[in-house]
Amino acid sequence: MTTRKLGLAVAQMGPVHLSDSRGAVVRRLVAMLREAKARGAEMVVFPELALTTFFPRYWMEEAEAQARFFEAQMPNADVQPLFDAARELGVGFYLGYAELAEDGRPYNTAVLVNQRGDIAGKYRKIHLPGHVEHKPEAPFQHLEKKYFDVGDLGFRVFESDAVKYGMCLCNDRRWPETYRVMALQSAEVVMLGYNTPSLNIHWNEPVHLRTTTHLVSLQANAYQNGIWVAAAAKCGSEDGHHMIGSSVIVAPTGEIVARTLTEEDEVICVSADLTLGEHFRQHVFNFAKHRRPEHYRLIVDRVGAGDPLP
Ligand code: ING
Repeated sequence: MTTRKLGLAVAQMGPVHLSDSRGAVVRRLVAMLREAKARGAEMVVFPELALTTFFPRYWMEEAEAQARFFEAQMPNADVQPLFDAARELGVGFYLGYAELAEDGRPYNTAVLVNQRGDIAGKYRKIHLPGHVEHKPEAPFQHLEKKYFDVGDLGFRVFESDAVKYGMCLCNDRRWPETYRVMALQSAEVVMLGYNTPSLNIHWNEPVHLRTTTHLVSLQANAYQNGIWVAAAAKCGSEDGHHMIGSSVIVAPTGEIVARTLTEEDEVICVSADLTLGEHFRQHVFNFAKHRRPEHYRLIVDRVGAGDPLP
């Protein structure tokens, strides 16, 4: 089997504050795209909601949120320098942003842009965590269910520059169905961005568990689906609200191949051997040979947990 190598990078972002302009943010993204290219990257993964602060932590009217934090076009004047740099450098990227769709619906979205700077795929976040009601007593809100509609594009795999990429966003990474649906479409690399508050408002969770559960979700699913997983944080303290870092690139072995050390803008880059996944998909997780969907029906037929089957 001839080895296929992909220069795969994750561009982690430090905080984006309410006072940070789109222009200032895009300059940071372009700088990291250039660094990644210099280190051999062919594909660069940016975080979820990369252009703005994590605004679902704030209560406001939807109209205000959409006016301040959403993009009605992609690309647009603010992000065009990033698309131009991608074309100039011949590097693809994944970018998360708040999308105001043509029909007016709001989504938490990511696009895949190929090495010619063209949009080659789009994903709209399906697993929306948090709540819709105002929790005035909470230290911050988590209003993704208020500001975004559930994604309507499904989990898709896009072939771009000879690699099959899957995309998801943040909370999606905690649900095994996310990866399996994309692995059943022969994904080789799953890219995702995340904004993960380090404080749990529901119970007194030891803070280290935020990183543990983040990593175990990525490592298990990379291994169990024979895929590379590249996960980019926006992290650090945004106007006093801390989010975890630990951006990583995980191999189909489930091993962390690269990991960020800071909670600032930081690029990690690996030469990903895409044939490594094929070994696992042929021998360990050969879906066609070993899976028995007739015994998995409950996964699709039930939403919440119910009684044991009779
Ligand atoms: N953030 C968090 C995430 O899934 C969360 C929300 C954290 C849910 C921890 C459950 C546990 O990483 C987003 N934006 O989904």
